[in-house]
Amino acid sequence: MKQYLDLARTVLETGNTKHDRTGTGTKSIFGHQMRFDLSEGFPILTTKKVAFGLVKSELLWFLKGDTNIKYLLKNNNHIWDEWAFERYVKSEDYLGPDMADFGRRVLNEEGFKEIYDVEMKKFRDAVLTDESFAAKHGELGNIYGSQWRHWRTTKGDFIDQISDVIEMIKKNPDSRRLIVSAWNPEDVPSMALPPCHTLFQFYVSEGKLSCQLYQRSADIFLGVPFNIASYALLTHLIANETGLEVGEFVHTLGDAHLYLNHIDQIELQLSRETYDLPKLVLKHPEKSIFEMDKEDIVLEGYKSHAGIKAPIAV
Ligand code: DHF
Ligand code: TMP
Repeated sequence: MKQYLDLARTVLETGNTKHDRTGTGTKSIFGHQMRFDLSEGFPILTTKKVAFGLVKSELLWFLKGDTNIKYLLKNNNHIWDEWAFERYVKSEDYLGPDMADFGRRVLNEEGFKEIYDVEMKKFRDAVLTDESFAAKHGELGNIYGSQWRHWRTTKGDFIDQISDVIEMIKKNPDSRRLIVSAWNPEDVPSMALPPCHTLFQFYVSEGKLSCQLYQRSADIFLGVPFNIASYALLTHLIANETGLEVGEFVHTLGDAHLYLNHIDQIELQLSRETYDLPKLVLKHPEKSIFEMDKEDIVLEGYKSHAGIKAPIAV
């Protein structure tokens, strides 16, 4: 994972200081590419522990076409909570204390975190226990799962891009059109967060499947380690489904940034030695990609340094 560490070092040393939507401030560069040969091991960081269980449940959630955080909460995955909560507190159904700009106030305003934690807990409990509340307020809008599995057409029907791309890989592996797009300009305004991983393309050569992702916006410390592991896993799953070996994962970034409140954390990571990469094993390769459970996906030999906490910019 030297390439990730090189990216972090480059942004630290040469990045432009840039304001951003969340008000946190970043150091950022534009345009960067990393390549991971998946046959050499599974690309997950070893210089900090990455919660692979959360990567798995998020990817399986996308593949189900689900966009409601209820599934994630049931799997003890809280990585999307803030974005559903933000929509809820902006809705007319929310009658609690003022939560405007909660992401920043949790970090800066004395006493606010306690109030926020109470409201967030009530919100999570309601999504888990109240079906109509979950249907209305657990939704993130037409984010990844929806665009991947049921992209709505102007005729009013739907396109299942994942099933279609699997068929295309099988029937016409030399195609240069093996693309899945999450960026749907019509839907962008109604999404909790416009897709960061906007488009990916597959490529088949010598019996190996490669995947390239274009990520428009990349939070190097928190998001990118998840994104690399997630697309590497997706490549393994699609390769398994189409009877191919894994090739490379090519990760192309647009605005690649380090938030200014992640600098100490990334420096700590840069001071650590790397370990050998683990191996990904699918326990039931005969299962279809849409039937895989998280227990079927196992990382063998994942040795890492301890996790590092950092605040997320909402
Ligand atoms: N917003 C921002 N500013 N950065 C992101 O990376 C991001 N990612 C989103 C949604 N919005 C975002 C979806 N993916 C975490 C990781 C990925 C992710 C969202 C959150 C995260 O907080 N990871 C922590 C803790 C994980 C845990 O709950 O244990 C980490 O240390 O990896
Ligand atoms: P933006 O919509 O203003 O670009 O903010 C999105 C932030 O979330 C940005 O810091 C990038 C980050 N992000 C990732 O890095 N990876 C992800 O998978 C997601 C969903 C977000």
